[in-house]
Amino acid sequence: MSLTGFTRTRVAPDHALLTPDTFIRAPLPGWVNTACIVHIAPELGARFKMYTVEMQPGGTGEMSLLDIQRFAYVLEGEVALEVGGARHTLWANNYVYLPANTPHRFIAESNVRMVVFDKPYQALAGVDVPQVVLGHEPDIPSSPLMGDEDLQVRLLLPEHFSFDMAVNTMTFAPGAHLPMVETHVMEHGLLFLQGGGVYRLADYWYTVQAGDVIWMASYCPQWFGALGKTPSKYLIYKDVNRHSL
Ligand code: UGY
Ligand code: MN
Repeated sequence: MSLTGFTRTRVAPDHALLTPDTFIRAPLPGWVNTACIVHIAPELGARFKMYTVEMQPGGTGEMSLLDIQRFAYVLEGEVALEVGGARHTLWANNYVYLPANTPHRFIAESNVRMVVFDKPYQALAGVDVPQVVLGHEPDIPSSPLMGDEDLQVRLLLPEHFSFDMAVNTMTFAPGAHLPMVETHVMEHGLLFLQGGGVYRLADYWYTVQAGDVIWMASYCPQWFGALGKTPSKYLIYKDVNRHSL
């Protein structure tokens, strides 16, 4: 409870820092016995929706919209996923990509927290639509960003033109930082998984930590430097592989 009226949350036209003390829970169609915290949505100016679902045991989740693809990453708990006639069990750091118009159902086997990215799928002429992808983040090989061994990136989805979104994790050794102030056409939705540091967004520098969410609009200048004595890590979404014309 805040008796000061202070928060690190800040919303600007081209970026937002959203901290857990300001999260509001509400129901969303398709999710039963589940509280949803919408972090990033078209209302903010984004072209995708990023939200956390907090499922009670027995809670369920389905897709209630047409032509929307989904990426879900388990943060906590055990959740069954029924898709394509198969049943999978997902635990923390398991993730799934579900192509648009793929009927599926999540069923919580315990209290579950997942972060979900929903986005309209933009088909590409002559390119097959993607298949379901299931993965476990720690098992994905990592590679250094621009030769910096202290900054390791894992690509959770295949690098293929059939995908119009990418989701990666980035792990920074203490003191590591992005090599440049990136300014690019892709927009981002980011969840801090561990550690923290300083995030530059446009002309502002923010202290950030695990649990924080960041939206970066297209062309928002961005830079991060990790602080603390343990690695810092975030999950980051971006739109890729399409002309916006
Ligand atoms: O993939 C990216 O654009 C990533 N390096 N951006 C970021 O970490 N803010
Ligand atoms: Mn970037």
